[in-house]
Amino acid sequence: MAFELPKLPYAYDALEPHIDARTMEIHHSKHHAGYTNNLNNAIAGTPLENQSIESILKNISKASMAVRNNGGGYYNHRLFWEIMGPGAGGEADGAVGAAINKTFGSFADFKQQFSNAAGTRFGSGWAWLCKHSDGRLEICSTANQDNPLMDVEGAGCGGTPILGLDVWEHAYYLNYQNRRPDYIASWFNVVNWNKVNELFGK
Ligand code: MN3
Repeated sequence: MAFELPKLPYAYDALEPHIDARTMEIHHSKHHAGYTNNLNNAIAGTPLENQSIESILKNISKASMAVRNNGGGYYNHRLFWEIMGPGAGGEADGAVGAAINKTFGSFADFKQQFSNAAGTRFGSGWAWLCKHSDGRLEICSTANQDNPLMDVEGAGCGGTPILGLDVWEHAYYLNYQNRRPDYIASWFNVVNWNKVNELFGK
């Protein structure tokens, strides 16, 4: 079973003005499509072909760099589209809001720590909020298309990502150029906390 590029759950222009339609279109239809196709090519005819993406990532140390880069890219972007949405943003509520307050002290403190993780990631990568098996939350960042599910050095804090922010230049350069901090601040206006709550509850 080949992996499929997931449909965006909203229109390309739905996240404007925070993320522009052209960036969304290229990011989804070119970048994410590319990771998906390259992942399928890299696992074709191998035992990985019949595994879930989570299973592949949890054993990625045994796979090729092509599977690591494109499998990460496939998974990371699939999560990224889901945890954003129109008419979203604001402070986290529900169970994840309570867990954030408990772990980081306040939503403002969480936002600052997460923004710092995203802003200080050198080069291309991601910032993550992860849930550990005991329910604990943790913030980390990873390079390239790595993520905390992977069993490799540099995979961040471990646990399961419930929120991820793409800080590759392709995610923001058209609108923000080199101003990554502005992109990060604006991105908080499109975070779909309902979805993050759903992932937190799993
Ligand atoms: Mn990307």
